[in-house]
Amino acid sequence: MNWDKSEKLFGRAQELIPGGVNSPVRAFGAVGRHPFFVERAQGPWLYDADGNQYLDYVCSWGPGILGHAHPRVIEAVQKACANGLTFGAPTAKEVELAELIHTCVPDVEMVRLVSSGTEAVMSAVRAARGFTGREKIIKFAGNYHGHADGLLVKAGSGLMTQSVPDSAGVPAGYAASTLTAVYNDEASVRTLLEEHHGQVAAIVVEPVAANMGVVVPKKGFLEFLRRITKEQGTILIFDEVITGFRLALGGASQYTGVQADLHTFGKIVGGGMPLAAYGGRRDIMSCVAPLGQVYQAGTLSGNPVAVTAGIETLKILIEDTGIYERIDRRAQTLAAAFQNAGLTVNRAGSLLSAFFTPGFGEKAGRVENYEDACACDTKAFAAYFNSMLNRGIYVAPSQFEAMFVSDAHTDALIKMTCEVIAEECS
Ligand code: KE4
Repeated sequence: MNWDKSEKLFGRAQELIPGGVNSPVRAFGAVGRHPFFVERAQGPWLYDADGNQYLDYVCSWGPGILGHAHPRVIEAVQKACANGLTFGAPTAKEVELAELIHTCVPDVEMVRLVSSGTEAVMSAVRAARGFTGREKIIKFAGNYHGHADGLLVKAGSGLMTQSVPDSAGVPAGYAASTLTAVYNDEASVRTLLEEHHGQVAAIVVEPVAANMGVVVPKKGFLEFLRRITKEQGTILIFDEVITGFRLALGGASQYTGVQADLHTFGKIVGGGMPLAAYGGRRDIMSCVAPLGQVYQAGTLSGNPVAVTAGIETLKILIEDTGIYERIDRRAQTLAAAFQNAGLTVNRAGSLLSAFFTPGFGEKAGRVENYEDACACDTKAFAAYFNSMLNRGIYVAPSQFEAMFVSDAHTDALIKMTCEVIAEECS
């Protein structure tokens, strides 16, 4: 493949944009090469500036459940644009999207639209703190919730201490209110809740983790979180920016049977446009301005063009819930191909990751938390990424990201992918 045009664009981009990209993972730093620059996308395919074609399993990190440029979504967005791009005033479409979200996820009794997953999680945490009057929150090592200061933290030395900033520029004071537990480890949660009894406003969790690679909750883990948060008067926040409308139409609640107090959504809910949302129990959401005292605002919140993309996407998913059976089945086929190549696979519906655990190829290990994920061979992953890319298959450029299957990934394309996996991974 030739990447001359992408190389030139990357050179120009680095002059004016930090790292040449507008989000770090896109720089391909973890896989030791420069990024290609995308020109257009259609269905399961990406086309770059040099005319190379890739079968896309990143799907823009999740929004692309229907495949790129779905004709119904594009037509609706084009029509919406002709009526004006933004008004800064309420529109009927925002009500319609709120109603669709409630239809899909009934325990979302009230919802606020925002512009990014980061904003959704930041605001949900603020609502939980405002509602409970408590300051501390618990998150899990390996879970990513966007780049709000208080969530860019990692476990301090030993679980009994506060978290420490996981990024320059985050004041220690912000990190101090965030406690870090171990995913799938009930004792680590119980210890923190005992240590900080009556002080924890919320536990925020990815109900299926997808930012340390995919790590599924052990049997009973989410039920434990639901039970202990109820006992402690702590708000349970499901960060569903990835799992929302992905695992099922009703997201993680439908997929796992566990109800949260608040949910955050992104990616699919905006149909690929800059739109996200947070919502849940009416008593909590009634604390949000202008109804309550928790302030949150946004110039482009509920933007009519973005909302149109979200509405059309959810309507298509509601009209054809068979999509979920199709993409789950295809993801299962991919998972089997990776397992046959000797890799560890974690999968939840159409979300999966192949891990290069120590001893991969012979004895595939388990990945149940962040420590397990960090033990993976990232060099071997980088070699796998590049060999797949050279075969025209684009998977996430990091061991700690997920693979997404869309409705545009036909059975034939899945079969072709499995053949390439067998050739490149064994
Ligand atoms: P955004 O602010 O990127 O819309 O959403 C932040 C976010 C919140 N919660 C979860 C569970 C998320 O996965 C994300 C963002 N996901 C990453 C990919 N793992 C976005 C890709 C990127 O950072 O460029």
